[in-house]
Amino acid sequence: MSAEPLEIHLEEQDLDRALREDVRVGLTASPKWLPPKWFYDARGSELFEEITRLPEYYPTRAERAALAAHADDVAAMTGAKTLIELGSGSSEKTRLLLDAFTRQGGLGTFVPLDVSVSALRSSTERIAAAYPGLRVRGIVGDFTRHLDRLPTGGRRLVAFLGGTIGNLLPAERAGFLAATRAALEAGDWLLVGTDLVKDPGVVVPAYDDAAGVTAEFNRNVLRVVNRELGADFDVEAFRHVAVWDPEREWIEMRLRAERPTRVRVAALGLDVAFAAGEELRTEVSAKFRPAGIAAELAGAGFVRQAFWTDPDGLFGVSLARA
Ligand code: AVJ
Repeated sequence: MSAEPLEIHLEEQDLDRALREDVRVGLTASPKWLPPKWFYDARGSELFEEITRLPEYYPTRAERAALAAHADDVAAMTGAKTLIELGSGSSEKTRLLLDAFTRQGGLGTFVPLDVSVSALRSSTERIAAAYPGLRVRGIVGDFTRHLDRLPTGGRRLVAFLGGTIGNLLPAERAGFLAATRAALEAGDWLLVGTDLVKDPGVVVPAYDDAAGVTAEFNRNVLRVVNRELGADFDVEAFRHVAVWDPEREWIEMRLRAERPTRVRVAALGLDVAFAAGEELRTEVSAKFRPAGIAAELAGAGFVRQAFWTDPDGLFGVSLARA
């Protein structure tokens, strides 16, 4: 069966408007910041795929190990008819879930939701070809804005994998979980992947690899702004920095101006100066404790029914019932 036509809730102009607003707000703030969602143009998505294969970047392999060991439990416990994946990207790890649901029988529909039309086009066609009989309905949308557009009917399982929830700040996370709960009915399910708190000596290299792939990924956001908004960031003037925050238990990626530099953002008529050493925050990636995740889920009206990790205890997968 081929995938159904994509359902589009996010047009090019919505993305353009959102980028302008984020760049205007972030570059005029003190300290300066940009949201991590703008890393992922075609080049950024490629660099992220490369990151997932780096020896230092453990989250992808660890989550895959946890899912491989427990995907059958997810299928059996939820008995879901519809699997919805938020921020699905390439949907590679989702295959572990789809394989388990295929063994079990009963899953009728797969609904990946992502902001990237190109990622969805290829992932929906590949999944539809690999799972005959599965209805594949891709949705182009933003998981922080379009949760009210999820398909209804039949028991649903929403999967939010990869640790992407860690990119949200605590208040945004609470809002996201509450909105997810509001989009679901009692008896539906949420599967969420979270990177776990561990020795910073393990976390920091995962975000500052020896080959410099993460540095390129980080700087790519400047290239996106240059291209999309006619800006003139001197990309080579910025150095990649990864810092562990022990109080908030998150890692931050920043871009540090190595010398005084200015940027003009033509589309915004905006001129911004960076002092030597000034930093632009580009990502927060929170790490979690098992009890903390359960409490956040409970605060949004979910009840956690299972918590699994990989054999090394690096990454956690929580299954919660609405
Ligand atoms: C895709 C958001 C889970 O936070 O680990 C990888 C992105 N940033 N290296 C993460 C990322 C730097 C990644 N997530």
